[in-house]
Amino acid sequence: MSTALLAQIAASLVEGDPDATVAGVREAIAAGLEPLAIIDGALVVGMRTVGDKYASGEFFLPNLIVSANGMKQAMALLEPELKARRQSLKPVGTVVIGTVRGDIHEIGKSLVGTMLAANGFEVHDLGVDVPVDAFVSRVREAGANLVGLSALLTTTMHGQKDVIEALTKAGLRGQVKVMVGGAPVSRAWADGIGADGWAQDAVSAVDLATRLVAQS
Ligand code: B12
Repeated sequence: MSTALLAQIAASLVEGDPDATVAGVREAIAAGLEPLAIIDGALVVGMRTVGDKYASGEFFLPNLIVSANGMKQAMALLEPELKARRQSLKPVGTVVIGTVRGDIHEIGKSLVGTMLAANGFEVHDLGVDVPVDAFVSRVREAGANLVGLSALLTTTMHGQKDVIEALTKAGLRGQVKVMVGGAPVSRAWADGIGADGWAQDAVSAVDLATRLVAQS
């Protein structure tokens, strides 16, 4: 039954029916499914299909916007559930996260931020289209030991490098580890721009963040 429900939620996301997505997620929570199982088994699956359909020309921008809206509403329901499962008082680490300048893709970045918060990190989410200086000043103000930079466009990836350079210039690079992610971002790219780590999804981002903070 849970597999069918997850498939139904994924399908509602693809079909662009946010009300059905929200209803499905509510039902899954009530049935006792773990929030992570709902995210990984339904929402991420659905968004991946939407991306494939867009890439193949079957879907257009309005489809993406409606599906992204469904994903956002579903995450708003799941965030408190994720947080409720974590009762740590002292933060594991302090992370400043955002999508780089020129890029408005929000979903993956927010998912990573939510998962980090659910795993005990203090998360400062700067949102999307974040100027380089905003990352630098928030790292300084929050005394962060980790920065997460998201980029979904090949044309905005270099913004990750710009932030790393600005942190170095500001004398903060020794204090923070930098992790990067987003669909076009690879380990090779991360190494090339001098990031400390790369993760391809939100679950591995938590593992990575935990390892990086332990090193700092
Ligand atoms: C939804 C979507 C949109 C929505 C975004 C809505 C929102 N509120 O976020 C809208 C419609 C606004 C949009 C706009 C555009 N988009 Co768009 N979009 C997508 C789509 C379909 C899904 C992205 C998504 O949310 N995925 C689901 C999440 C869960 O996955 P994710 O983002 O990859 O994140 C995971 C990992 O990457 C990783 N991760 C992400 N960030 C971070 C950060 C850190 C620190 C770490 C460790 C890990 C990590 O963990 C996440 C969770 O598992 C992708 C297709 C794709 N295959 O990615 C195209 C895609 C990214 N978009 C694309 C394009 C071209 C655009 C537009 C330029 C279209 C246009 N002509 O206007 C604009 C750009 C506007 C701008 N300036 O940013 C292209 C990019 C091509 C390229 N290589 O550059 C893609 C790949 C589609 C395609 N195949 O052509 N888009």
